[in-house]
Amino acid sequence: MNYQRKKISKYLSYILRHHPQKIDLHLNKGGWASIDELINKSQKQGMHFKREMIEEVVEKSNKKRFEISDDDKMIRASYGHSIPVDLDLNPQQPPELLYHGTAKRFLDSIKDKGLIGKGRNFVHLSIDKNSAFTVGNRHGKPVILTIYAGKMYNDGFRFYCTGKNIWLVEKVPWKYIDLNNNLA
Ligand code: HQG
Repeated sequence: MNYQRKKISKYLSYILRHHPQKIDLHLNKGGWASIDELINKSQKQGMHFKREMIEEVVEKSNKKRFEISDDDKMIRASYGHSIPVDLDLNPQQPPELLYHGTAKRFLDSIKDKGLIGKGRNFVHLSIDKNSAFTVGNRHGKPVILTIYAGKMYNDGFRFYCTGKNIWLVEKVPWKYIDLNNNLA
């Protein structure tokens, strides 16, 4: 990915998912911020970019990390938040199986507590093993967990789809998780 774009994408994730107060940015309850305000307040902190650059970051994000409002005035992160936001997503029926990439060193705790959001509002799930591998690889020796999402859905868990095929659920108890042939 283009270096400048990546830098801005990471910065936007940091501000819009976790720390809007770092630049005194106002987010409404849906997690939306004014693009003009974001540009102005970022500039004061030494991050200089124009609206066109934000648009490019949003368009080129392979995971659709950000959304721009229909009136083109606001931006928000599509997932990944640790701050309380109401994304106003409708619950949807997930595929029968979803995947979660994690690190081997977390497995004992996951067996004990199930998957939890940790710092984030939701557990994030992938639709394929390759994406899950990439996510897990960020944390250490990767392990891909298979999630019996269809069964969870039938048991009353609510799933939300956002970004590009990113599924969110509040938690995943261990009984819905399959270690496959991961050695652990
Ligand atoms: C683990 C990225 C111990 C969990 C990704 C994960 C994703 C537990 C880590 C999105 C646990 C949290 C989110 C338990 C869960 N005990 N560890 N009970 N339950 N964990 O970064 O899912 O590229 O907050 O397995 O692609 O890795 O930034 O979550 O390893 O879609 O757009 O705790 O962020 O997207 O790590 O990543 P994270 P994640 P972007």
